[in-house]
Amino acid sequence: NLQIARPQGYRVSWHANPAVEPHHFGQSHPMKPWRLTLTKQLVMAYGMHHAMDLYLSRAATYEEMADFHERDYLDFLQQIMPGDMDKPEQADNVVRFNFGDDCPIFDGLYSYCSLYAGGSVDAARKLCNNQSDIAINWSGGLHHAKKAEASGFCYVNDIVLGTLQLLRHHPRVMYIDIDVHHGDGVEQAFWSTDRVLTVSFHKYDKDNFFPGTGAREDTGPAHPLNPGAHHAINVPLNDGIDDESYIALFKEVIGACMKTYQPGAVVLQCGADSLGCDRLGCFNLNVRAHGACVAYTKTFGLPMLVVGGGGYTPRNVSRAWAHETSILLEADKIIDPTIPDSVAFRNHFGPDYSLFPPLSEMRKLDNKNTRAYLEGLVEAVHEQLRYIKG
Ligand code: ZL4
Ligand code: CA
Ligand code: ZN
Repeated sequence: NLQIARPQGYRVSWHANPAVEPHHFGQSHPMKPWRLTLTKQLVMAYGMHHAMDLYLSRAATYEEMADFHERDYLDFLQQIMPGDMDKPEQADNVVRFNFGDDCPIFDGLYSYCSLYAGGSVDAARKLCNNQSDIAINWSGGLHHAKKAEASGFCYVNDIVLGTLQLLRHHPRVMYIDIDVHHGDGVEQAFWSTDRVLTVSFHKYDKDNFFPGTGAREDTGPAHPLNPGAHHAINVPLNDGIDDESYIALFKEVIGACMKTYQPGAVVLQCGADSLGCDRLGCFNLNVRAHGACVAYTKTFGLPMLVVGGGGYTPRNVSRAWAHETSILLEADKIIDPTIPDSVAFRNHFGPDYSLFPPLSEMRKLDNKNTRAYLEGLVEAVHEQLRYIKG
């Protein structure tokens, strides 16, 4: 019985709406909402659904999304139809709101956005009401969306909406982002407050890797009147970082941030494109290392909103998020690393049928992060945290 694995009796809640899953970004677009179906299949095959409170999330209302987004942007999102992209009368707004190849207009776009956003808002409210200690929305984590702009496969910023809910109850919230891309939309949303500390680990190459922001020295506008100055922590990395160095770096950076900032709640974005073999990513992490970051974050015992994000090799995304669900349930030691026979789509997981295939060995990228470089990053984070102390 998986319940026995949580003697402390803290509660984990799962927030999802299966209506998100059938949406389609278009042929050969890397973002595939059916990876959520695969994740759910794995989680259920392991029986983890018996150990959580399951909630069918609502669609976020227009007003809830307007907590962050501009109304003319939401109006456009609500009204636009596939095919409108090429209509001259829509051309200005398509450009203004950044729709195109990365952020296409597909069938049911507004439903898709309001459903994944509703999951994060519901999850955050359960945490605030003390009805959950760890609330999971794998359909969320869409960290690039701006208040009036779509960006990088993201339209509505569910992370910002969920964090705004948490800020109603907690004076300080820490945001942690292990997606391979920079969490620019969340950083920017909380640019001018000291009530959110954002920390993103990402591949950084200004001109050649999306979105091109998140340099080490970008720490928030340094104006003396801006309380948010120094409250953005960026950990820019190069190709091929391996398990050992990533885990060590994550623990040092997050450990130091926790000690200094002492947040009341944590939002963890678990983008799975930082795994090895990802279609868009360039790191060398295995499922266990990605999960180790989730496990370490959990050790602080704070209310946690856990969201998904990127992840473009669906079989590995579902492995990582199923494993991370088991970590949050403290059931990771008791589930079988061989994927159960009962999983529909078990064909996705062959030939090994392992939850932990050797991702770092399959497409070996040299680790371009030297020990000296990583030590320099840690040192710089410690220096930055000195501004936050007090
Ligand atoms: C695609 O094959 O780097 C979109 C996007 C669509 C299908 C057919 C269109 C072909 C790769 C990506 C042309 C596509 C050209 N289709 C896309 C600067 C770019 C301009 C757009 O994980 N082209 C932009 C966004 C990144 C750019 C990454 C990560 C999200 C997250 C959180 C977002 N954009 C160059 C690319 C394809 C496509 C193939 C693609 N887009 C890869 N990287 C990007 O952080 C969820
Ligand atoms: Ca990141
Ligand atoms: Zn990403």
